[in-house]
Amino acid sequence: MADIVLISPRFEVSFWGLEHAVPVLGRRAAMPPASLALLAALTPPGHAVTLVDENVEAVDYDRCAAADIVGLTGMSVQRGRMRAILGELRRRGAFTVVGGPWVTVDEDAFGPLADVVFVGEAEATWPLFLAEWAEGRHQRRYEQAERTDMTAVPAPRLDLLRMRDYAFGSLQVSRGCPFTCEFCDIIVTFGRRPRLKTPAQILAELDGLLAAGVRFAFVVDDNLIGDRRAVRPVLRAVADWQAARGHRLPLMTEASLDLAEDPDLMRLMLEAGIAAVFVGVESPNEASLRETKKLQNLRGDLPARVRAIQDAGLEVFCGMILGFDHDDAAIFAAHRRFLDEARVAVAMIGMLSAIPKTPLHARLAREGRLDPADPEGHGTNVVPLRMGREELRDGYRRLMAEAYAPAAFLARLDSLYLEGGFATAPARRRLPPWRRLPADAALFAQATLVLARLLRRVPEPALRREYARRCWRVARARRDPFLLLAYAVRCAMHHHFRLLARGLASGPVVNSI
Ligand code: B12
Ligand code: SF4
Repeated sequence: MADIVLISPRFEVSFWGLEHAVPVLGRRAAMPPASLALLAALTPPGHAVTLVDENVEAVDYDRCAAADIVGLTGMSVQRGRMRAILGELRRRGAFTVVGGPWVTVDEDAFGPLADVVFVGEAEATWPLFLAEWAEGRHQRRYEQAERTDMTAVPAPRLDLLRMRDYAFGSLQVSRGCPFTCEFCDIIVTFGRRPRLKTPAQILAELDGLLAAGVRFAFVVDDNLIGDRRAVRPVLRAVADWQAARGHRLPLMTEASLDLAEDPDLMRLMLEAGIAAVFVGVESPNEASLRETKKLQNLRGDLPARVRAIQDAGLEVFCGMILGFDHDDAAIFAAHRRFLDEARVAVAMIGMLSAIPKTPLHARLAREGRLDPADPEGHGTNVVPLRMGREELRDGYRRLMAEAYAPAAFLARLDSLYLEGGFATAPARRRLPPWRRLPADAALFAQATLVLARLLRRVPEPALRREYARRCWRVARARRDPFLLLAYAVRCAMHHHFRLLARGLASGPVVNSI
């Protein structure tokens, strides 16, 4: 049968790539490419599958040329590298297939460089293609007629990845989100009806992550609470699983801001081991939220709603967007104020970009406000309405520099961790001392190691002293090794964000969609 090689191409430095932080955590990349491990699990027996993540190992083109099928995945920021790899494979006569988030929204991105293109989910089309390929009658393009039945999705083949190279593991509970944000490609690709795996599937995947040595996992759903009723039994099962294992696998996820109004759900998430949530706040400007149809963010005071989630025990990371049609030059200061008031240390700030196939892309195309080539390096394909393009780009650069200046970042972090008395992982704290003690010792050792590695990498003596002093203060004031480790990891993340902001200030701004 077929000899298959599946590749995830190298990334450029990006906010969530955490490229400057992962060495501090003793790893080589942030997260494994989940799609490849899942495609391997979906491959019928008889075929041989090799997975290559170029972020942790080089592509061996001779090996690829000898394979029957070479598959590539990739998101927007990998598209340049995907093209380069496909070009090299084409020169060597390899048979190539591509899928994943970028080609799903830009099907013709690679033209004749790819023999076969997969659009969207591939649980049904990947095995179908393999069967048709074996009979010598495969198609040029595959797209599922029905969305994937998540209750039938197999556990990913983590055994085919070098899991020890990654800082975090990943796990997907659901796909789809009920909301209608104009810029969002998730609802285009996965639909607005959330589809969930069963508790049994999730527990089997959690067992697999622990067995693979994973000590922190990201639940990669775009909105874990898209169907609140359906997610509760999953969270209850995960809570029992965590309790039986001494809460050894902390989790983080993504959720919409309406979480703030559901204390019961937040309590359940905490019991399930979730310690942090990424929330798409997008803008402190109400008119912009209305414009982009982010209506769930318009139900009250934004900083107060974020604080409600933090006060329940979940740290909040935010997604923020600049350059909506209702944003003018005042927007940059408004973002700064919001981050301070909401005590959000980690915020992914970006310029509005229009992903193909989204309603935003269609509207801006109609209005003649798209510039896909962006030859002058404005960092987005959107032509803003109430600002010049340079004004937006330079304001973005300035905001990144200000938000990630050490004093500003550490002040936001301390207002949550120290003054705010932030307390997470309540179920862990309830464990009897004899069960907690070994885990606490390990967490303390990890925190010390992260800090030691960080101090070795930071060239500025003043900043080194500042990180050390703040960690020491948290250790003394909070006396919780879990919080201390979280704080040390935030410092490592800050090291990454600061270098990223510095690169932006002095170099080109590339489109981050
Ligand atoms: C987890 C995640 C990450 C992780 C891990 C990424 C990684 N190394 O794999 C982290 C946090 C590191 C990350 C970072 C970023 N991410 Co990200 N991420 C996601 C997220 C939430 C889930 C991806 C996932 O694991 N899905 C589970 C797998 C099983 O599903 P899948 O990848 O879609 O694969 C299925 C199909 O697509 C298909 N398929 C996929 N590949 C292939 C290949 C072949 C050959 C075939 C046949 C089929 C196929 O089969 C699979 C089964 O159906 C998605 C949103 C989403 N829901 O997809 C965003 C998403 C992919 N990220 C996105 C972006 C923009 C980024 C960042 C650039 C953000 C930033 N500015 O920092 C960074 C940069 C990347 C980096 N350096 O790692 C965008 C990409 C937009 C696009 N359309 O291309 C998405 C779609 C979110 C969004 N809408 O904004 N990300
Ligand atoms: S809440 Fe998030 S996933 Fe849902 S539509 Fe809006 S941007 Fe997309």
